[in-house]
Amino acid sequence: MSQKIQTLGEFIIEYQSSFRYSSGELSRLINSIRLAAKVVNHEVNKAGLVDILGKAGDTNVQGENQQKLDVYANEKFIQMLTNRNIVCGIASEEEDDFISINSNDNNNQNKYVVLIDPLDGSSNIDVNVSVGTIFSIYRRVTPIGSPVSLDDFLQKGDEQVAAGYIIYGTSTMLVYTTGHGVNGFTLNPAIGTFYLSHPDMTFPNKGQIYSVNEGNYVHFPQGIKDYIKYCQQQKDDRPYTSRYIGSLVSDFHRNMIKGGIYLYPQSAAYPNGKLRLLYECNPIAFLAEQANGKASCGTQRILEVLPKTLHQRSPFICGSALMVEDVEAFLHAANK
Ligand code: P6P
Repeated sequence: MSQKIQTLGEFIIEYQSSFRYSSGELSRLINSIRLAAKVVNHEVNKAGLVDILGKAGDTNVQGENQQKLDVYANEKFIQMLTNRNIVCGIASEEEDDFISINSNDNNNQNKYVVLIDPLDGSSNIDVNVSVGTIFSIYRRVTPIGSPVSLDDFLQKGDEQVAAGYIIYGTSTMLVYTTGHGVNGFTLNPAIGTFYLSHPDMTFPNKGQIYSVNEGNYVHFPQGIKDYIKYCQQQKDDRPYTSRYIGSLVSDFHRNMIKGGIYLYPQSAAYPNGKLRLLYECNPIAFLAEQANGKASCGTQRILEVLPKTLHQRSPFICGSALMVEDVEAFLHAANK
């Protein structure tokens, strides 16, 4: 008998009661992300057709050239989250500081803050490679009705109430968790509806794919070098292959389906790692653990790291549980 085709809207309603704070506010928040995803998807899909490519001229707080789609995606997600009056604050890779929503309105009873990487992997836009949006949702820790503060954003990843990504690839998918497993929804662009296509996504315990930019090899910590050599010694029990798209969401998504590991260690250009802890590592790590995978900075669970600054970076190792454990073992052995 064919599986019941469920829309994202139906799924949110069906499972709303399972969410520990099921006031319906989180459901409205996920719905606003859904709408923003469709709007950004429309622009991403026609990027090659209109003069929206190329650099916007500005550079973001990371010192990276902002692609025009970066700017567009950032504006759309902020607009959708603000207009629906659902959150009290937003932090974004493209914004130097966090944005306080209606902070002077004591009636602002909104409980959630959202952190986003509006268009991760945007350097791939000009060459038509998949890119993605990553989001992370927390309950505020400061009193409801008061202006949101940095403390509301600098929370450990373990405190996330929801996280997910949109991958703008051969098809557009929204993949998210509220702490009850990971589910993937594929957009039917003809009618603008997301359908449950990948229920209960789970990492294979072990995989044969490792994703790392080997161009940085000479600058990696010794344990990482040792692990990469271990993968490359093609023996029967280790038929590894290297796949690296240069888009975290795309590499992670493939590894979650096929099994594998993604690594962005310390390198010469990024002595603390390149990926941002709050809106790249933590949401992806939440998804990974909810899908029976693991995520580490090399020495501890990423979700246990106490953030100190909004845009801080971290080394990031994430994927099939046994593969992450292998990397941690190589790092431990090299540091003895
Ligand atoms: P590199 C994109 O800029 C990103 O943040 C991730 O999506 C991606 O995995 C990584 O950086 C690519 O970085 O240095 O290998 O080009």
